[in-house]
Amino acid sequence: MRRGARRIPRVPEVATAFALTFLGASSLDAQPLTLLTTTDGPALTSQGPIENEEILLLPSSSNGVEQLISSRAWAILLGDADGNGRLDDEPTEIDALAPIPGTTRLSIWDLAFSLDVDRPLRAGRVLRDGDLLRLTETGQIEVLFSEEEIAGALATFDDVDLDGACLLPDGSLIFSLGGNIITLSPGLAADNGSPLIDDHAVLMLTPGAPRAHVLHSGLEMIAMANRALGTSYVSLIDVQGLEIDPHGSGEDLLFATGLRNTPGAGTVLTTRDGGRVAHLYGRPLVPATFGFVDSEDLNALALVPCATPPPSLRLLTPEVSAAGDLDIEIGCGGPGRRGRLLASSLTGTKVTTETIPGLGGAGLLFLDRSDALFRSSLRSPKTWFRADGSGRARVTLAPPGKLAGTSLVLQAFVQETREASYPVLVRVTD
Ligand SMILES: [Ca+2]
Ligand SMILES: [Ca+2]
Ligand SMILES: [Ca+2]
Ligand SMILES: [Ca+2]
Repeated sequence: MRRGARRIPRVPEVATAFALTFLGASSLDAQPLTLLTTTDGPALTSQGPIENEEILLLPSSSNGVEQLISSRAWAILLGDADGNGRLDDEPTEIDALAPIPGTTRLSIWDLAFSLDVDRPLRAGRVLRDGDLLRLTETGQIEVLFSEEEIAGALATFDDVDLDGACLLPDGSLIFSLGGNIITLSPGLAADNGSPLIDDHAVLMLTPGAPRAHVLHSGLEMIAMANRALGTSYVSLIDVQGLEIDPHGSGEDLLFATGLRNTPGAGTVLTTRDGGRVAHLYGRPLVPATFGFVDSEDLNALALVPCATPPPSLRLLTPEVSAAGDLDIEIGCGGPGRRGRLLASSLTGTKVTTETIPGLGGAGLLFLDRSDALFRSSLRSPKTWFRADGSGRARVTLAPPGKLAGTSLVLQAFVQETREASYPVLVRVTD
């Protein structure tokens, strides 16, 4: 996208309650919200292992995080982004997440994100770790804020990596950095108390402003964390995730630190009252609430004003051979719901997508309707499922022998809600 042609919708009069909160106008206690996060490295929950590129959601009703976007979904959503002929383009890590202002759905299409390392794409294009990106439903990757633009706003020649990000309805960006930088701007240095802007500082860039300004210096953030945790840390390693605090009365921010295996790790803090442990759904945002077995560090924070995730599709069998069974768990969003699992073969690296009118949730069909496997999955009674009392269903499929060495795309459809899961990629071994 051209610089200056930013496509963040401005929605002042129907601003999400986030914006109202940020402007000090209301409290969000009644707003249905879902917290999204990512981890800095692979993690283990009571439900099983998670990878660091997965986007996790913490539902108000559950005992831990669940997948919104799995690594197997990323492979399909991004397609063959680097043009090497393989669907191997999962991001290494998502280190910033920010809902597009005005969204009311829990959807990858309405989530801005940043990568943790530079990523070369085809035709010489590179996604920078300092870019704030957005994936479109047509498979394009838009740059909402470029690394160059952020470095310019910081007046620095140092490398910039966006580590925490939060978007406001007026187009402003609140952010933190993955590493320290030196600013050449005397005004910004004075604002920060030093030309060294460290990776704990929280900054804000407003539309049209030539420079970012400091909301909280690094020392302030460390002091607020120590107050919240009763600790005396001189470093939090990093301020890794940022979001507006829905329970704050003004410009309060939720933040996640880089602390790991030490008191305060895996805990969301808030700048409210000079530093507290954050609460959501009436619970403290601590490792046990997330269901982490260890105290993982949280790499991104995002609150979406929607309490209904799309159906989920999780492979319980990491690898499947043509002779073996593929066990799949489907999150149906409610007990007793019926639906079906559909599949198509993947030939080459082309993943067809089409919009189906009336289809909610993830909202796109990624399956090839002309494929023989799709037609047989449509006919087979084995692809039907019904959710148990917890809203989950299990399906076991046995890939036919002729599929050995091929890849499949799977998607679940829930009949009652006309919702689709994100697709997952399954490689069938020989
Ligand atoms: Ca590739
Ligand atoms: Ca981060
Ligand atoms: Ca960079
Ligand atoms: Ca980044």
